[in-house]
Amino acid sequence: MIVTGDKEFYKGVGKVNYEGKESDNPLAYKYYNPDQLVMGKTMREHFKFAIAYWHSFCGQGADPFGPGTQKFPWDESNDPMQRARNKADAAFELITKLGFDYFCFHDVDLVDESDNLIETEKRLHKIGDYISQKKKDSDVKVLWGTANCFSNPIYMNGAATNPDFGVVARAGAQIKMALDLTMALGGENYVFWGGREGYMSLLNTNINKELDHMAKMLSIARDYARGQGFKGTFFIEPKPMEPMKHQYDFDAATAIGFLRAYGLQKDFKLNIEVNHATLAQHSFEHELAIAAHSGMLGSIDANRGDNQNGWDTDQFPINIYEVTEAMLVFLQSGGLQGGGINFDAKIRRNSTDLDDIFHAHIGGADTFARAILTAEKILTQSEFLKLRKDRYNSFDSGSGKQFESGKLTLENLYEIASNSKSPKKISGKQELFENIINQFI
Ligand code: XUL
Ligand code: CO
Repeated sequence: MIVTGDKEFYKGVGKVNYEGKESDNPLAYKYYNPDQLVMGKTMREHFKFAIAYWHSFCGQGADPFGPGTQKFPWDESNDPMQRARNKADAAFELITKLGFDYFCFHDVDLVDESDNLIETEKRLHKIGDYISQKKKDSDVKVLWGTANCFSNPIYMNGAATNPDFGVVARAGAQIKMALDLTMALGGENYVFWGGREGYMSLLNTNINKELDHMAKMLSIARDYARGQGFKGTFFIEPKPMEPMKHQYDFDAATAIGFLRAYGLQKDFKLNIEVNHATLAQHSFEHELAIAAHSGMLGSIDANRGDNQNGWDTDQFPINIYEVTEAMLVFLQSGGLQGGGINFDAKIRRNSTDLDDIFHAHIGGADTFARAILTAEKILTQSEFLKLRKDRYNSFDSGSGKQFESGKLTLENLYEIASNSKSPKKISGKQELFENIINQFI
């Protein structure tokens, strides 16, 4: 069911339906068929697609060289509450026309921040009530909420890791308000992206204190939300740099180590973002695999970077090969724990038509759908799993098996190796593996 406000913003675009790959309709899904089963679950259940409130309704295309190029019709009113309600109307219209189920938000995406914290809280309550009503009129849900503790200039030296306790307390207040709002909207999860938690220069930075403070903030935020009955998962979203030169949640492995060191591993999992993975010089599937290895693959922020530069360009995903490799990891690890696929992506600065946001999300959803269908075939119809399993068959019996079960000492390995011929070369067959992916795309 399409939900609009008093005014329809995306005139000329109706409900986007699955029409199959032969369709010429640019406003139809070619591969994303929400009800189609893939390895026992529908695509809708696998993906839980979400739109990102900030990119779709707040970011107007400003870059360091010039102001925004979009003029959103929901921003026309001079009254911040009216603007916020119009924005919510536009959001629900986009989500329901796309046939998605979820959105993700930062506190100040929903309504403009005021100079005064308590006035901001009042505004958040008001827009929370308005959105709750819209949720009742539709099936739209909140995948996760978060606090924007990085845009306001008071956070220039960080939020939880700020050297000034006054700013740390302010961040805590904002996180409490964002948690309250997320819970009031029935949010299924809550995200902590590092924002400005990191450093510009080590010379003026006490890493030990800052990491302890960050862990303390996460612990008390967890305790508060649990105390209020929040059952969802908290996600850390790793990113290696930008805005800071070095971000503390550098990549999945770093974040997992941090969570374990501070005893937070039970309540927290990871939200893996494609362009953050590539900024960390990893691939998307590497980050998924590392998170899954620790049982912490919680959610995905879907987008893509640009191979020719080193920024967080947050483009919509279109790379079938990259996403197929990711979907192989996704399916083998049993999907996401609590989260979904949030399009943390923005249309380009010169995409200025109101329907461009539809083309962007259709392309993203179709990329994930085509990739999961390809991954399913690779896992069920090709030699892929067998080829990989066979690479390790020396551990299936004999000394290899004893080694795996912890029965061999280093001296035993010495005995075995000194009494054996030198091991023969066994090919890794990388090109064959790569061709299997191409064959099934
Ligand atoms: C920034 C980023 C954020 C988080 C939420 O790179 O990805 O939008 O997803 O704060
Ligand atoms: Co993100």
